[in-house]
Amino acid sequence: MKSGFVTLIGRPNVGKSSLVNSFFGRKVLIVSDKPQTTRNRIRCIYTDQEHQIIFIDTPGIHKPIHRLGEFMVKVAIQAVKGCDLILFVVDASKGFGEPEMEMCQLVRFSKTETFLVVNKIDLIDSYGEIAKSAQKKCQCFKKTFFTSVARNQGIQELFQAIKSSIPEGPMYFPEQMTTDRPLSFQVAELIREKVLLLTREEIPHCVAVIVDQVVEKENDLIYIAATIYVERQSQKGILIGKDGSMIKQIGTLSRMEIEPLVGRRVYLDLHVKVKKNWRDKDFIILNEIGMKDEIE
Ligand SMILES: Nc1nc2c(ncn2[C@@H]2O[C@H](COP(=O)(O)OP(=O)(O)OP(=O)(O)O)[C@@H](O)[C@H]2O)c(=O)[nH]1
Ligand SMILES: [Mg+2]
Repeated sequence: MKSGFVTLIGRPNVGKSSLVNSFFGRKVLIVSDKPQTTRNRIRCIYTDQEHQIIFIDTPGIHKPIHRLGEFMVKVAIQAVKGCDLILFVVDASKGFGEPEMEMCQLVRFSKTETFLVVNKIDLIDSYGEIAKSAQKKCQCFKKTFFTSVARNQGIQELFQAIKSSIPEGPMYFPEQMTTDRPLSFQVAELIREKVLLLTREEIPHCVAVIVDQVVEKENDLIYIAATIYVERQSQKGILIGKDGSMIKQIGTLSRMEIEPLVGRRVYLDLHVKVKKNWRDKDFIILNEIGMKDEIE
């Protein structure tokens, strides 16, 4: 059997989580058009008869302005250590800039085999340019792949190359396990994804979701209580919406994805609370959303 750890790095919004989902052929990670969607290192475990590949999705590397952002960048840097292969993901329409140069240092330092993945090639015709520029500026890529998750182009070729490049190794995780995160985390992420989908401007970045309770009820029903934290009273108003319309929509869309995940009917009880500046100060929330333990 071949097995190995494959870390995806890249600036926010380049499509790292989307690529992992496309390898699995279904959604295992949340995705959104807002940068900084992924906040933690998340392991997704792919197993077939001959391979076990542990994809490590990371938060996009950026210049942090909050303590939460600092955690996110540290998490991404740590995830590069000790993996077997790095997928260095760039957005074909964005170019190879300063964030990429910083990631180059990281890759060079790790001495790990690295593939350059130029994603979103559907957005631009001259996507070869970015690969040339990347190779010139950072000579650490073993191979280059051109992908479009949106059009399902280049995905299988990349996936095959990943399978070929990982070493002989043991089965690290049980066959049926697809993520190292508990169910409560996955549920909280799905709710946060719906908030990202339905809100804009500063709200997506100010939101934390914590699942407070999961209780098995009669008749195949599961009761799930979750709290959505925001930083200001005005944001709470937006999340609740006129006559509760927004929170209702968040609840309905979340439930549609949580039910197949848990395999039961779900009663989702959502609350919104204000916690001023939690991204800078509130260690309870940071801990609950799985940030603190990552860097200790
Ligand atoms: N047009 C186009 N859009 C894509 C492609 N791949 C991903 N996207 C979109 O790009 C946005 C960002 O995708 P994500 O997978 O969340 O990006 P990420 O790199 O994980 O972002 P962070 O978690 O914020 O670091 C989403 O709206 C995706 O639907 C692609 O190949 N083409
Ligand atoms: Mg992501």
